[in-house]
Amino acid sequence: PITIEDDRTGLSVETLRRALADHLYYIQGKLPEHASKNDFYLALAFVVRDRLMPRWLYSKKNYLQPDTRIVSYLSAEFLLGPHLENNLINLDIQDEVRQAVQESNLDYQVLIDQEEEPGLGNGGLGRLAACYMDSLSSLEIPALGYGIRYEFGIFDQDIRDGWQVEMTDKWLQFGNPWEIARPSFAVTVKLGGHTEPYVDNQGQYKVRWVPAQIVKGIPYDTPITGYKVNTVNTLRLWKSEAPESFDFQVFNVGDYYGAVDQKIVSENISKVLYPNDEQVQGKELRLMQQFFFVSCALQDMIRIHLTSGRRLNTFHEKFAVQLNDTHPAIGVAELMRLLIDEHDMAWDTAWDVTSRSFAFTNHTLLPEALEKWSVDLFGRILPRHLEIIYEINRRFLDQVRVKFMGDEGHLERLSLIDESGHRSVRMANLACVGSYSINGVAALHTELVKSTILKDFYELSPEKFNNKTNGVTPRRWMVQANPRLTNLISSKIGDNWIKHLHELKGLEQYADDPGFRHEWRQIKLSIKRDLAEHIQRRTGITVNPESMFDVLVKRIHEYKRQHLKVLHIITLYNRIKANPDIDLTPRTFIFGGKAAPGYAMAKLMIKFVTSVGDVVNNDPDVRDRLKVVFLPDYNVTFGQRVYPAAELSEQISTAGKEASGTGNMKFSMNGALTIGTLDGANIEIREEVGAENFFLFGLKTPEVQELKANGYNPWDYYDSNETLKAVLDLVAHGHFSHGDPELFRPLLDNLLHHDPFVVLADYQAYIDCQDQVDQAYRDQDNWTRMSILNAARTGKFSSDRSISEYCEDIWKVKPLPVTVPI
Ligand code: 26R
Repeated sequence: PITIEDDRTGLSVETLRRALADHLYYIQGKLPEHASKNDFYLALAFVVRDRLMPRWLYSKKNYLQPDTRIVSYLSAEFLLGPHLENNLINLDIQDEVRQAVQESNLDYQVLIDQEEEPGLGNGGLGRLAACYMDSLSSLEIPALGYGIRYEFGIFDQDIRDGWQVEMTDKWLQFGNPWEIARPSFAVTVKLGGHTEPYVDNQGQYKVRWVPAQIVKGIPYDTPITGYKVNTVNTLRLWKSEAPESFDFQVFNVGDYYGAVDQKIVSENISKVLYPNDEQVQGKELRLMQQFFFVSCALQDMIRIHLTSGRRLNTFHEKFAVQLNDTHPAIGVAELMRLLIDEHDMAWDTAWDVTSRSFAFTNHTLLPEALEKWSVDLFGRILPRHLEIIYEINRRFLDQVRVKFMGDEGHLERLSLIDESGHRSVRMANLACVGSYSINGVAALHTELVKSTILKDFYELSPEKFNNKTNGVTPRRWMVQANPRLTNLISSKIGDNWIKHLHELKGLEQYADDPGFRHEWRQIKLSIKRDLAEHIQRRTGITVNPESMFDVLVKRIHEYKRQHLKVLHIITLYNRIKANPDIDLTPRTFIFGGKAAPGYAMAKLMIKFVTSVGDVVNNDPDVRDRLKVVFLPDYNVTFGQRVYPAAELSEQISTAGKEASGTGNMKFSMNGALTIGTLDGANIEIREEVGAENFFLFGLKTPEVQELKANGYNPWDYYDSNETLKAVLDLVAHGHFSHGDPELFRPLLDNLLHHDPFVVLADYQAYIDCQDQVDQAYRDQDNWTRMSILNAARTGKFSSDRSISEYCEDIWKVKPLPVTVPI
């Protein structure tokens, strides 16, 4: 029979080509001869969006079925990365689209590269949320992601004179084809003002919140496709706006300029992502952001629940609400308020519903990342929530008193209010009390959560605690980022591994196959060549693709110890200067990562990398055997380039400080070997790939604790280690700062006199381990063997595995395949 394809959904090359031309003409409003690259990109994106639309609409329809249980992932950050190619892969239309693009005389890669990535996150936590959304869809779990549609995401990083310079991320300026505004689902959010008691028309005593200000939240929906399934979940991000018109009567009698100020505040709420990682600032606008998106999300969920024909006392049956760290923890108080004040529920019922709805994930042990809001500030913005939190706390502490009779210490530490010094609201405590599940993100991390920061909560409710080791999506981090390796793997073991990553095990049998090893090595080399070219273009630095690519990419932080890596580089440099003919393994050191704009030490660490690079790269004695590259603006797009090219993955945080890490998993999957400490998920990676295929060094967590408890003195390490002394002295004398001894003094002083992350204590172990790496790299056959075994044994680190565990243990939610009528 003759079938005619629909221009919106047809998948033949001919139909795709026509659809592209059609969108260019009628949506972009451009003739091909006048169209820019971006016009073509947008037209192509709309072609792809059309093709996912039926699945999206029928996935949405499922949400409204009365007994569909939905995962609601609340996160202040979603670090998505570009959509276009990811969607082509998930819809399985890459080949057809590529051909249609070629037949339209366009360059596929150029169009893919046009997309501005949505950088709506800082680092690990935001990227994890994106991987989890991918897995939820791929596993056909009904899910909604809720967050903020920041107008400006994580800043763009420029490097000028070796220093980080921040620039605004104007990701929306050329249009975003992946979002659809849904103004009909807008909600209002109150802020400020005061509360007052009143008696309602049933004679009930109630509390009314009289806000000083109202803002409007407008949802923007982005489709999240799953891999080769019909499920397309929704990421719903909220934009803040001022209400249509100022009502001078109600809000601000006759005060025109005051009203204009409020409009500005309203629109500022979703303006910009806070670029801090692991360092709280306590800014009013940040609290408003958190409350804004959480209130929008909960109101939206209540609407969905009621629309699906159910009563609010079963809200917890409809939704499993995950709190991605404490940033959305205000949700506990907000759900209570919505149920009690706005839906007339009694306190006990409301608390029952609330505390069966939320589950909480902790992502860091660093004390400086624990969110606390001063009671003054909190009460000014959220007066009603402060009352509700006091009441939750009163009832909670009554229970605590029964359990730990007469123990004031427990009461003080468990209280939702920190009474020491300036009183503040502890968001982690609120999250713990309001949640039925509390999890860490790697085995060690969960143990440390239980024994340190949340120890008292663990003693109180051990049954709430569980571990969910992080994972990453193999669709983006292998199939999309590394098509050459993907094809080689699939040619040997088929392509089931993309959905069932444990099947990579099938590669083990090829680890000793010389032909396979050769192909594996050739692919790595060809990717390294591409990266070398990219480095040349972006930085002007020439690197040798045959050298070992040694990579350290992540946010810049003292606990992640980028400076330890630099000390290694200087050590090698000193060896060359002492003996220019020394036989050492040529290496290219590749760094990438952003520093929080207010974190002076992290910014100085970037300058340290670039300054050492300037000297090492240009010293004739080095003879190009060492090259140091700092690639500006590390982001998801660049991650997709660098993980496949890496041979050595640097995971060198102080033991006990990195909650999990997820970059470590991306490297291993792509066949890099890891040099790392026993920290976060490194421990589990080593367990999986085998100790003999992992370069382990450094103090273990209890050893770090012991060292510090016994009065750690970094100076002793300097004093007693000649190579370390030579390295630090060279820096101190200004060798890397044009003779200026002042430039790196803060960094050196900190290392020599405080060294909170025991860099000097781990220095020698790190150098010794790197020497083993050098030796191992000389045996390319064996290195390749280890590389293959690493990739083959990373099945555990698929985010599909993590999400399956969340579904079974925490959310109690099952797959719901979506049917799309044809
Ligand atoms: C400013 C403050 C509120 C803040 C604290 C912490 C803002 C942002 C963060 C980010 C933290 C929570 C984060 O990204 N943690 C990382 O989470 C990853 C995913 O679980 C882990 O892999 C990684 O080890 C951890 O550092």
